Amino acid sequence: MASHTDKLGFHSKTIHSGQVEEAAGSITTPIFQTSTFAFKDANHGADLFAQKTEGYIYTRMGNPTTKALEENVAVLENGCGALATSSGMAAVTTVYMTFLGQELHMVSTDCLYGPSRVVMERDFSRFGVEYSYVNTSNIEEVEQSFKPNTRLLFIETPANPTIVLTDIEACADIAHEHGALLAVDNTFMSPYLQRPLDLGADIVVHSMTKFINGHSDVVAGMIVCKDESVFKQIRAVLHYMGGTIDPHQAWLVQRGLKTLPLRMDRCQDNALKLAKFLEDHSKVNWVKYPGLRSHPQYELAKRQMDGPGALLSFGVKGGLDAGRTIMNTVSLATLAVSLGGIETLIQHPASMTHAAMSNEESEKAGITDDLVRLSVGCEDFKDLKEDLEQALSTL
Ligand code: LCS
Repeated sequence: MASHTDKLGFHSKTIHSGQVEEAAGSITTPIFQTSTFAFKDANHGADLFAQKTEGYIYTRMGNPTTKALEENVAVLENGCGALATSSGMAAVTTVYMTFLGQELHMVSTDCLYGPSRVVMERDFSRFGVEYSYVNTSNIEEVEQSFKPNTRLLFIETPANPTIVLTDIEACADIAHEHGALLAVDNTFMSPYLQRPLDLGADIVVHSMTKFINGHSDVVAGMIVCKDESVFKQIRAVLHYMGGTIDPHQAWLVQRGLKTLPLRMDRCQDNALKLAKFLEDHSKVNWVKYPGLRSHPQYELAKRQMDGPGALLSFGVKGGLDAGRTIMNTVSLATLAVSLGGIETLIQHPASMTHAAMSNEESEKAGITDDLVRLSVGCEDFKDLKEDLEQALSTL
């Protein structure tokens, strides 16, 4: 997508791309809080519906505030266009809905965000969609799981909550050799730290509820596409399925997005220090964080990511009971699901975000009972460390 910010650096692009043309000089994007748009005359209305002219018809099908946010994210992901959705799950299910159907098959990461997996197993399966959940960090397993009817490879990297990575370039090659599309859930990284379209992916999805908005006050999602034909197919489905974003929600997300690189730098710095602190602690069994040399895919992280991010998982000695004690005794870190906000959140995936998965599936996907997930925020490292230190000392 050609943009006036093409030659700028990431911070400048974040701040200056995605603007409304007729904004009366307003520095910020105006909120077009309207459900519908007046046509100049009958011919104009007909031309808009026939897509002979550009413009707005009805907010479910497009709105200037929404468009500004879509352009902003499309520029940052190096996509041809983007579609904002009412939630991250609306983004995920719209992609499923566009490319899958009766007797069509999807290959996906086994330790995917719980609902992205369960909606396929429980709901899409009712319409005859087939699926295989595999360990996508093992490229041979990905290759072997393809079938003649596979249309979509849907990966999450790093995956929620195991922090297992998948090689995006290798997956793009496999998908394209088999005539399928590669979609990447880039929620954990944001475009600041990973740009899957540059590595060969066709589609990126985001839960913008997380780092892109960054303030834990909005639920929203985004789909970004590399080429126009994929974009148009998804847009057609989204506009009729109706999972589009509201203009006020879009405005809030764009306001949050403007500080994405600043927030990411800060929380990532805290996360790296906390990961090292936890790894050295006598009460901690294991830590999974792509910024640690102990991460089995440390080299892949350096190759495909611009930083290790702000999510880490760890297991304390004493398993689930000890993990529960930690969650109940931290005071600065908040016990809550979600992630990617300026405040540090702690949660237990096996009983919370991934509880709908069977025990067998969770275990196979590496979501062990002792796994505690930390989304590290922008507080002072000293305070976060002291908080975890006092919680660990109670074990
Ligand atoms: N993709 C990933 C990787 C996610 O982590 C989430 C939400 C979604 C998609 C869905 O986005 P939403 O509809 O909630 O905007 N992850 C959550 C989590 O880990 N805890 O609570 C929500």
